[in-house]
Amino acid sequence: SSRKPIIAGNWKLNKNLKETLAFLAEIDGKLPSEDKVEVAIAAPAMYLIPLVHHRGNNPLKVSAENVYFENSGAFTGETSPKALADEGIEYSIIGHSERREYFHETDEDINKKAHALFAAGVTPILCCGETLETFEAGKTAEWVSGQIEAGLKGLTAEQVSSMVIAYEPIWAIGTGKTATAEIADETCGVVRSVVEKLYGKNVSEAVRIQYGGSVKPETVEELMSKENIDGALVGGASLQAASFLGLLDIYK
Ligand code: G2H
Repeated sequence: SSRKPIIAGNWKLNKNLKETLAFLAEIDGKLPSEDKVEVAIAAPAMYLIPLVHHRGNNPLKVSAENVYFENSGAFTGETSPKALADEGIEYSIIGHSERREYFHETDEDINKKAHALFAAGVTPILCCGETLETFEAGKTAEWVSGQIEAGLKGLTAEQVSSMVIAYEPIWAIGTGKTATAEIADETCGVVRSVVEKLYGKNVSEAVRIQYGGSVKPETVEELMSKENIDGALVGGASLQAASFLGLLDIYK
């Protein structure tokens, strides 16, 4: 496809400042050309500004792992879309399954976050994905379609064309159980067909859809060879610089 792949690390609640800077030093000068792949790191809010300030000339985008949907006010503990934009942070993950599960985020909250990010000029990486129970009941397509329809509600065609959607089956997250490339491709295809139904072919051909869930340097090539998979959202295998660079070897 003509879509540029996007490989994004998701550090979750890991690393301190020293480790963040050491990671940047290790990847310095080693990222593939921006023409071939977009590379991003999603980090805890505290380390976003250091990542922006110390990424140097490396073609590395920086992403928040979460954001609030208001830009200011009495919302103790939150990070605003405007703050991300003001500090040069390009992306924010929204609706990661860990946010939905442990922090009770709803599709409605996530949709508000998508709108607020676009208003501020930050690109959302919208996550979706089903539990093992839903997968085994054969209800993946129905579940994921519902999450996508609700997450995209009210967004424009132009916005959706420019954003990233990540399909992460919950049963494959941090479990070492990668979905087979066929299953991953099939569900990313479902996501693309929902976008086509809502916005038409031009938008569904433009939106980038990542797969996430125990992606490793050894599994990334087959996943990325699939028609509907345009990148990866990678937790565990993004924490060490050597492994992160290993995910990018296929773009060298
Ligand atoms: C899924 C993924 C990154 P991991 O959450 O978002 O994590 O690669 O560790 O399964």
